[in-house]
Amino acid sequence: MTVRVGVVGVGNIGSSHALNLARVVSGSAVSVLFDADPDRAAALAADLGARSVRTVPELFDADDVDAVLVASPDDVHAEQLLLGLPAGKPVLCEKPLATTEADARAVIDAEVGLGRRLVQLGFMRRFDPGYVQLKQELTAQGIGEPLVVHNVHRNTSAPYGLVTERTLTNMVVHELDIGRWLLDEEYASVMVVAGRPGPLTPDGQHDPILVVLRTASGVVVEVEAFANAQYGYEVVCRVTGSRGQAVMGDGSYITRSTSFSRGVDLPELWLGRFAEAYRLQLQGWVDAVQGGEPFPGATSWDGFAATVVATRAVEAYRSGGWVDVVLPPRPSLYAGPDVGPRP
Ligand code: ISE
Repeated sequence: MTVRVGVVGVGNIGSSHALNLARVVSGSAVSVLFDADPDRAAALAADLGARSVRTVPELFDADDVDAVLVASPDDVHAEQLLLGLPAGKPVLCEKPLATTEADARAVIDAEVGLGRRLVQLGFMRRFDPGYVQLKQELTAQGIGEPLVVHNVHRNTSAPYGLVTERTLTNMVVHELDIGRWLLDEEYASVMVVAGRPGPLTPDGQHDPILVVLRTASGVVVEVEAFANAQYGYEVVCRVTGSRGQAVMGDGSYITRSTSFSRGVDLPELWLGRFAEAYRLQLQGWVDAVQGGEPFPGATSWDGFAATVVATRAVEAYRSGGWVDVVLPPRPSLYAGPDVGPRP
């Protein structure tokens, strides 16, 4: 059975997902598109042999839609999920789940109310071969007990205009998730150090920033996030362990030597650096939808947890001090293996 996917939001990342689903991923087709800009949806639909609709509920309810991919702007994810979840269809939602804790909680409550895990969250780094290898190093035979995680996350230019709080909810949210995934534990506290601003930083904002977290067991996780780094897109994760270190990022590019110099090319955008992760994420999701299997990626609980920590980080940025992170109890829906949604 071909999984017919409806795509909500066909800007940068949404159109890239739609093209992948239509042309690269096996077992999927793109049937219906929605975008806040109807002309944009109609133009891509014409390219893909799909159709476009004017509202989000129309897309979720359509008979020719088996599963939905949500790739709209960050702050409407929750609203659109709440509109669509009652249709009972599997959803792959781009990160973040929401930009506020209340919105993220509303999605969790809706899923718990339906009694089914319908949402996989698009934390695609969990599918990246580099991060997967890094996680495999965190064993007694590898680098031993993880003690410190150093992350670097640089965008060529801020995709949302430079607003420091959005650096936390849009960019750093990736490291908040990857830290939980790598270490298999929750954060206990967070602080944000805002230093000397780079030349493109608007008044009253900070860029780069350093986010420092402590996990429940005391592992220190830090993230240098630089939204207007200018020189290229770069993501590095270095884990210091009790018997060694493992680094993801430094070595993931080809080093070329020409004209008496040696260097590497950097991508301009994450779509280049994480192309394989995006593809593997989509293929895993489509396979799971086809087979009625549990989703292979992050759940909406993971999205909720990351949004709670990002919200505490925003408070820490405003106050300049440490802020405790406490997650509410995890609903039983998110414990143990899922039976998997069926189209
Ligand atoms: C963007 O929204 C993404 O999700 C990219 O993966 C991330 O690296 C970038 O910083 C975000 O702005």
